[in-house]
Amino acid sequence: RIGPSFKANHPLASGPVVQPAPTVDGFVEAFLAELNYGQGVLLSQSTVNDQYLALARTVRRYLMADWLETGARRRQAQQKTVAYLSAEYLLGRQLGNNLLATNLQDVAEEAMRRSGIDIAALRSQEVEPGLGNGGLGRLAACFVDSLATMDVPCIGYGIRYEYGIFRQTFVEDRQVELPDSWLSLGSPWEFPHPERQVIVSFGGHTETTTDDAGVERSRWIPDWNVLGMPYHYMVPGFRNGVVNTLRLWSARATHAFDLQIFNSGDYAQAVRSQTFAENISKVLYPEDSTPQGKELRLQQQYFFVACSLHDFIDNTLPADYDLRRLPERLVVQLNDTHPVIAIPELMRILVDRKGFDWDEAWDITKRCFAYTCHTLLPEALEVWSVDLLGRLLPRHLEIIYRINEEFLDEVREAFPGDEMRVRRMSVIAEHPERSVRMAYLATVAGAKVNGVAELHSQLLRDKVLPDFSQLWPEKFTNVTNGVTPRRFVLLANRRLSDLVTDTIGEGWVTDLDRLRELEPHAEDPEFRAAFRQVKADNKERLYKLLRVRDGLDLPREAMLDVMVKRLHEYKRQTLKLLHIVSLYEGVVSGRVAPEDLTPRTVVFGAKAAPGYHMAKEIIFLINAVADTVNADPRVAGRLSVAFPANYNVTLAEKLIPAADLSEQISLAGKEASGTGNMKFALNGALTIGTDDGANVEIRRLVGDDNFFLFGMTEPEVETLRGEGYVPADLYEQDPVLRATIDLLASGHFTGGDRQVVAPVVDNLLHQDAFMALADFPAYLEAQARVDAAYADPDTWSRMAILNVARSGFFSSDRSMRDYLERIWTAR
Ligand code: HBZ
Repeated sequence: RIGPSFKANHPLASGPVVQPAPTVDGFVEAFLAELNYGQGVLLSQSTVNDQYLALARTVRRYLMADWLETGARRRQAQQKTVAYLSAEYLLGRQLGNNLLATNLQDVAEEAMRRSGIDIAALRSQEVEPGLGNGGLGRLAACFVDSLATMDVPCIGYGIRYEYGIFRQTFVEDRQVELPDSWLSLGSPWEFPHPERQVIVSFGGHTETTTDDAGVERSRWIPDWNVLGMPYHYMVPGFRNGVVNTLRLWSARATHAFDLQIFNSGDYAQAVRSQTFAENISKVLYPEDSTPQGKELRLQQQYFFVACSLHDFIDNTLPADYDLRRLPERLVVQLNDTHPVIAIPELMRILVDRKGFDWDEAWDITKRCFAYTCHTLLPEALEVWSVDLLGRLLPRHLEIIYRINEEFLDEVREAFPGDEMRVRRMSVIAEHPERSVRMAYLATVAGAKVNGVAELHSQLLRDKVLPDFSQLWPEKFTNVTNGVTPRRFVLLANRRLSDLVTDTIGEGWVTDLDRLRELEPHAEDPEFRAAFRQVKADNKERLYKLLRVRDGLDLPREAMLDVMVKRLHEYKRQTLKLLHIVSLYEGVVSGRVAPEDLTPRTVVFGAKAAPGYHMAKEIIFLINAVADTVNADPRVAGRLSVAFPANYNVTLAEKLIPAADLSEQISLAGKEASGTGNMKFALNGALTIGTDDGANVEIRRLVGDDNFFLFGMTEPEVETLRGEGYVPADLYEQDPVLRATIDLLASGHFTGGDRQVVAPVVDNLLHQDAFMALADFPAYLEAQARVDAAYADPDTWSRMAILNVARSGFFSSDRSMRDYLERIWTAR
């Protein structure tokens, strides 16, 4: 049913695919055809949504020939393919990106104008696919973009969540989550392929049988199934004729569920079963870096992994492919531990389904996988209870046990008599409950293990997986993250892009190191003025948007100070808040004259995991402080705070190009890399940051003079913790800190209510696990340096230009080259 039903030698069988002419006339014609024949409406009757869908499908037409051609070419060439396995893809809007990739922005704009349509209204109609939480999901989206641009064969595999990351709203300053029904108005970018559905099994038990050769084999007898239906999405390279594929899986009930309707006569129950199956891809878990160990989450993980491996091995490879050579054709990159169940799944396919003996299967498997770790937080390292795993995937648990047994023998051989080490390294943890450590499994099976920034990779080796790096030092490597310059410079910052192109010519978008050629222009007053004008225009665009989107009225002249990222204590949004309160306290207490404040507008954007109480309290407090500060005439025009709800990729594209100052203030040793930090630097914001994650590399590249460093280093954090950290002592000793916290605690920002601020204030005074108070004085001092630099526009723009010129390293194209060199071809 899957193979072609058409004679391959028929004259029409292989195209060419007819594509509309890339002219305004051609575009209008194709657009009207989509509107009339696709949407079934006349232009005169059409809604904005009709027009958006027709426009999207028109753009799609210009990509189709390249997509089909790329697919055919990949099938022919039989090259090694990267299967990027990720539970999240935070794609952002597609229309703008795809217009950019096809170089049709101007044609489309003119074609819409000629049809009486403002293309901007259609752009805003698109709901971004928010199929990710934050950094990890956005990184996956940047990586597939770069691989297409570099013409590397890659299939991105993931889950087509019916509901992506929740829509954040504020009700009385508190976060309220609404479902993200991104599919409800139609989804023109996806192609469902019901004929490529895959069956995925769960539950049941295993039995031991003896095969013809007298070898004992285990057999899995599952007790329920679901279907995985793939949806394909185009991943266009940048104007290079390449379109790769993102294949996301949606769960469906199998026919077994339909049969139950007849068998049981209980229609309602049968429909409930259907719902049960479809729940698997219903919703993205909104936890960023704190896995909850929920059964449905494990079902999601196995579901998409099983679909993806089956798809590649049985439907993508030629039918007669010799699987002993699988590592020549496939490299599976595991985006954190979420897809690690792919390891026992491949073993099961090879041993149980394809009849390989264990050792040969293990040798193949080990050469196919590589694992990327994205965290250092101990609570973020996924473990699955043996009980749950055994119930859901009994055969996989057996396989994991055997992998572990053989691995521990290897450890005993390398370190005779060291049973403590054996216990430490076991893939199976015994306490607090018997469970599988997914990061260990990935490290045992993966040919390579990488962290996402230099510091992170080093801490991964030394702190998280020290025993493993001692046993297999050659396995460990680093690939520093990157971001796509297509979306985050060219698309998000057209003004800057035009200035850059006018100055150094074209080509930098796919060769970002060329930004270096801007360096001499940092000394040119005219260029600096043009650069400042770009910032001013981007600010104007942002403030117009925030007025319409959030009803915010922000002063035009102030420094724009931005902290956007998930809300997490380790990222220290509270430290930023303490800074704001201290500036405000200075004025209201009379210590500082308002005219001595450098005018600043601070913008926050952050979602909290719905079950993360402290994070939600912090959101409330930021909103409360914002309300009070913005309403106080004593700081009017000098200090404003904005917290637009629902920070997402779409808002990031407007915020980042407008920012002057980028806040990257996590406690050293906690932020694996950060990628927002890179986007800001590339868009000419200066960073105030700790020595953490990729900040270290940003500072090294842009130069100490062009970066506002503050705070403890990771070893200093360790030392302080070892000595016993008492935040209350710092409060007692530092009068500025005391006045700041006292004002917060007094209820000044909460209508006199001291109770509601207590959770955050008490936590800071008595726990402060992420040492915000310890870094507070250094942070204020660094902010004073920021103010001083900002006071001289020429100094500031010179520094900002050098940030742009020296940040080309942070293109995800470079990350992909590093993966190719260090991981995907080195084995
Ligand atoms: O991955 C982030 C890191 O915090 C950030 O420093 C890094 O730049 C980025 C890309 O490498 N990690 C995450 O975003 N982690 C998750 O999103 C996550 C989501 C669900 C989980 C665990 C982690 O269960």
